[in-house]
Amino acid sequence: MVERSDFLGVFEQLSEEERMIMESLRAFVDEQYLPIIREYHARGEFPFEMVPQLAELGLFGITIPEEYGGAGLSYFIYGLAMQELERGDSGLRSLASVQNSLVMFPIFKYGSEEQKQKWLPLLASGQKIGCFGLTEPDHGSDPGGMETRAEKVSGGWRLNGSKMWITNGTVADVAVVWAKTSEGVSGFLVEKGTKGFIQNKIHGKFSLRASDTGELVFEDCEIPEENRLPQARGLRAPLSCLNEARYGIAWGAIGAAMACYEEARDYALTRTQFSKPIAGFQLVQHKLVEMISEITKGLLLNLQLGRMKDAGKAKHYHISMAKRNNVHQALQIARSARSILAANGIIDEYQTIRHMLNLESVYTYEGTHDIHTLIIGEAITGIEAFR
Ligand code: TGC
Ligand code: FAD
Repeated sequence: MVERSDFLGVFEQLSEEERMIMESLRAFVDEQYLPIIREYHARGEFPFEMVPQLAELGLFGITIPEEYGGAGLSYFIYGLAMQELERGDSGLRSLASVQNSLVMFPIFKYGSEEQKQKWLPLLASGQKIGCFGLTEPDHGSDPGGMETRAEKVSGGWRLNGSKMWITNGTVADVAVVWAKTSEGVSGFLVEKGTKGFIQNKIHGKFSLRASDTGELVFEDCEIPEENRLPQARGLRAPLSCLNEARYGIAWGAIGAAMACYEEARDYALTRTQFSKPIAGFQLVQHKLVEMISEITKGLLLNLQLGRMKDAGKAKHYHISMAKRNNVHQALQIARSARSILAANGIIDEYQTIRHMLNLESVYTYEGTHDIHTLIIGEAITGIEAFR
C-alpha cells in the first residue's frame, strides 16, 4: 500500500541537503505548528510569538545571500520549504512568502546598498516583519490603475492613498508600498509609526484566519528620499516580485493538497458504513485516485519549474501555469476530501475544511485563476486579452 502523497517517488530525486531540509520542516510543522493551529485559526490570529523560531529555522531570506543575513539557498529549496509550511496552513506559508518574496526580494533587487544593509539582516532574523502593498480597494487584478500617489517634496516624498488586503498589514514594521509618481510607478519603504501611515485590521474573514490581513492608509505621509527603492521603475518592478511569490505558492498549494488527501485517505480506511470501510467503495476510491494523481502531476510540475527557476529559465508564464494548476487542483482536492469526511469534514477537529477555506484566498491572491489563464493565453497566442 502506498501510504503517503509521493506516489511516484518524486522526492527520491532530491539531493541529501534538499531532503534534509524538507524533512526537518515537516517535523517542525507536525510537532509544533499543527498542535496549535486549530486554536489560532479559531481566534483569527497568526502565532507571531513563533517568529523567532521561524527565523531560527532559516525561513526568512532563503534565497538571499548570506552576507545580508539570508540562507543563500536555491529556489528549489525555497519551494520545498513553502510546500512544507502550507501543509500546516496557508497562513504560515503566506507569512514566509511575503517576508521572502515580497519584502526581502524587492529590497535586495531594487534597494540601495544602505537599504540592504539596514533591512535585510533585521528581516532575516525576524526582528522586523514586512508587508507588500500593491492591491487597492478599487484595483486588484489591474494594479496599473492604482490611485496611490507619491508627490516629490523637499527631501523626500508625500504619499496619499490606500492599500487593501495586505498580508501582515497590521503588524508590519516596514511596508513595501507601490505608488505612482510623475516618473511612473515607484516603490517606497514606509516604516511603522511614520506620521500619516495608518494600519487597520480587516475583520470577518472566513479564509486565511490564521494570517494577519490589513488595510494601509497614507494621509500626507512623508517618506525620506532614502526610503525610496532607487532601482524600481515602472509596474515591471512590483510584478517581478509577484513572480517570486507565485512560484512559492505553486509549491505551497501541493502541500495543502497533501494534507487534505492524507487526512481523507486515513479517514476512509477507518470510517465504516454498510459494514465495511468507506475506502472499500469504488466511488470513494475514485475520489482518492483523482487526488493522488493531481498531487503527483503538481509535484512533477514543481520539480521541473524549480530546476528551471534555479537555472534562470523560468518565465513569468511558466510560473503562472504552476500557480494556476496547482492551486486549482488543491482546491478541488480539498473539496473532495471534505466530501469524504462528510459531516466530520465541517468541523475543525479535522484540518481539511481549514485548508479548503484558505485555498479560496490562494485561488484569488497573487493573480486570480482567471488572470493566470490570460497570462498563459497571451504566452501561447501572442494576443493580450486583459482589456
Ligand atoms: P503589462 O502592460 O502587461 O506589464 C507592465 C510591465 O510589466 C512587465 N510585466 C512583468 N514583469 C515581470 N514579471 C511579470 N509577471 C510581468 N508581467 C508584466 C511588462 O513586460 C511591462 O514591462 P515594460 O517594461 O514593457 O513596461 O501590465 P498590465 O497592466 O497589462 O497587467 C498585466 C497583468 C494583469 C498580468 C498584471 O497586472 C497582473 O499580474 N495582475 C494581477 C495582480 C496581482 O497578482 N496582484 C497580487 C498582489 S500581491 C498579493 O496578492 C500577495 S498575497 C501574498 C500572500 O499572502 O501569500
Ligand atoms: P478583482 O480584480 O476585482 O477581480 C474580480 C473578479 O473579476 C475575479 O474573478 C477576477 O478573476 C475577474 N477579472 C478581473 N479582471 C479580469 C479580466 N481582465 N478578465 C477576466 N476576468 C477578470 N494584495 C497585496 O498587494 N498584498 C498582499 O499582501 C495581499 N494579500 C492578500 C491576502 C488575502 C487573504 C487576500 C484575499 C488578498 C490579498 N491581496 C494582497 C490582494 C489580492 O492580490 C487581490 O485580491 C487579487 O489580486 C484580486 O483582486 P480583487 O480581489 O480586487 O479582484
